[in-house]
Amino acid sequence: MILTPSPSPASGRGVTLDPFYPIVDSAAWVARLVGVGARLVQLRVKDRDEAAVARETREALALCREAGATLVVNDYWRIAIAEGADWVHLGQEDLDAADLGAIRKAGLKVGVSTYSEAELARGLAIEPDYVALGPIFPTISKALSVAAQGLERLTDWKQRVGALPLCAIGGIDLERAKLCLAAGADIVSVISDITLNADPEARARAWIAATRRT
Ligand code: TZP
Ligand code: MG
Repeated sequence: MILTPSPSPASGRGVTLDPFYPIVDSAAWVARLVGVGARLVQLRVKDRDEAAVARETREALALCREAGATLVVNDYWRIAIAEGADWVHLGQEDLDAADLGAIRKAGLKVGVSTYSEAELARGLAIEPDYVALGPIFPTISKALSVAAQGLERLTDWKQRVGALPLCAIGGIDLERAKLCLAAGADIVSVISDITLNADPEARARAWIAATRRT
């Protein structure tokens, strides 16, 4: 079954999220994307020391505040709290170690990744502010043991999460983004279709033009 895109911006638990949700690994990338109008960006830094992650996070937060954009900090929830971020994104393995009480006490909102029914149940149990389902299509950006979920699963997940924003991720280009939104996703996350594009700024503008609802 294909659902028509919801007419209003994604909102659950009082949050509104732009459908275009690029993931990047540096504050320099955040600057480029908020510079062309991105309103929701995830900073996902891997293989750097904690001091470098803290610096990137601080700079990215300043850029997003200035631009009126929302920054989601992947993995590094302690740094996110210390630097005054509003959002963290946690994978299932991060949920094992994260102090959700401390994260909530600091007022941060939380997005969680889910790759299976069991992970969806576990993710929903922490009362997240969005749920991500992936990979919708095969991806070159992350080594995963789970097979591509496909668009139908997105429709199924949307029926289960109700008003909670649902994020599609994995192997999504601009054309596929439209299919994900039509299938029930509220927001669409993307790495390579932006960062490996010959003209990332132009590509980001095209995503915004094709997906923004307000
Ligand atoms: N989690 C699930 S798939 C993925 C992550 C971080 C990578 C998405 O990158 P791309 O290049 O948009 O497939
Ligand atoms: Mg993680």
